[in-house]
Amino acid sequence: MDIGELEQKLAGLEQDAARALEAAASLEEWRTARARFLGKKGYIGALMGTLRSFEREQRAQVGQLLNAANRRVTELCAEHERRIKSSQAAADVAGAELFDPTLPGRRPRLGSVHPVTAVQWEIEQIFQRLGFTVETGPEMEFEYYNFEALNIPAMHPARDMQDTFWLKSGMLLRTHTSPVQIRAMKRFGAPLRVIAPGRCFRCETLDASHENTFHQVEGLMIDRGISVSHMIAVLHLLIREVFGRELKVRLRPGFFPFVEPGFELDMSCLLCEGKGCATCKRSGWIEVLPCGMVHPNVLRAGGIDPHEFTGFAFGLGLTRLAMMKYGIRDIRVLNLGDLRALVPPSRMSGPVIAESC
Ligand code: FA5
Repeated sequence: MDIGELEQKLAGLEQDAARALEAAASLEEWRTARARFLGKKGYIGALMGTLRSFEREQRAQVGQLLNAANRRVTELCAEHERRIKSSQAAADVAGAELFDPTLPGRRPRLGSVHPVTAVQWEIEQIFQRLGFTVETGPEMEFEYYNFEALNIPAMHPARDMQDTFWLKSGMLLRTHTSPVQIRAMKRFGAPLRVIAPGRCFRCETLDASHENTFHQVEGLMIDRGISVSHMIAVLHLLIREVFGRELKVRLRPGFFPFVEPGFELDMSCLLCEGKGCATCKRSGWIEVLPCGMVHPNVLRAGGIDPHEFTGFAFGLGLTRLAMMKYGIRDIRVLNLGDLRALVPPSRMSGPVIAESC
């Protein structure tokens, strides 16, 4: 091969290299094309091997020709590597979601809670500040805890006050949260301060203020020297905190076999400020809280000595309280699962659940 032939070969090689690199769409294809021309066993390498076959005085010129061709093909390779990498980056950007860490985070949307839950949380907070603990009891209850231990023996007419759902097993769905009184006394003894929010069940005819499934909050405070005045102070504070202002309260006698004396606590009507309206039946008072001093028989059933300890208990109608607080006129709305009945966070004074969107 003479120098002229070599020049022609190198020119052809450069053209082939340009076409092959042009055709490479991926880095993989680019690497293969590059190896064909520049690799150890590539075309240019093979021509380098022919240097010794040239006359000594021609070798410097041949070397320059080979080096120049090598440099140009190397530059071509680099140019196409940049082209392939930048088009791949563009495809990645178009296909994938960009993550920009400088963007502000998405605000979690605030969820709404059921009005009963909202008031329950508020009441729990109020009582926890007063040193009460929050207890729970089973909804499926033994007759003993729901009635007998609460001084309501079998055949007692007071059993008819609460129409009961009986289960085939002989157990029942608790008609009130008062069974938790006995469970808490047996578990913790005296002195004792507990509240027990929970669901109750009664076989009732439904109307605007009666449900067969509703919530109560039981309260129980036992210590030495507890009197009716302690009870009034605690319940007065409860009402003031829940409604956020001073409301008048009054006690009327009320009969419940598990308290003696027993009371109904009324609060002044919110709607007419105690002047008398249709809601309070022109009396100016609304009945909210049955309560009383724990009956000695109940203390005994809970394992507490009534000669040493006294206490008060109450059974707040939580569902009805929620109705009053949020202006819900029909109790049945609350068990329908209707999202419109939920309390938006802006109207709640308790903690708020954050729900991410
Ligand atoms: C009781 O259940 C007693 N265990 C309360 C108690 C506890 C008294 C401790 C003394 C000491 P009563 O049946 O009145 O009492 O129910 C209490 C409250 O539950 C009522 O004032 C009312 O607000 C609510 N309530 C009762 N029945 C229903 C019902 N069917 N639907 C909605 N709320 C009801």
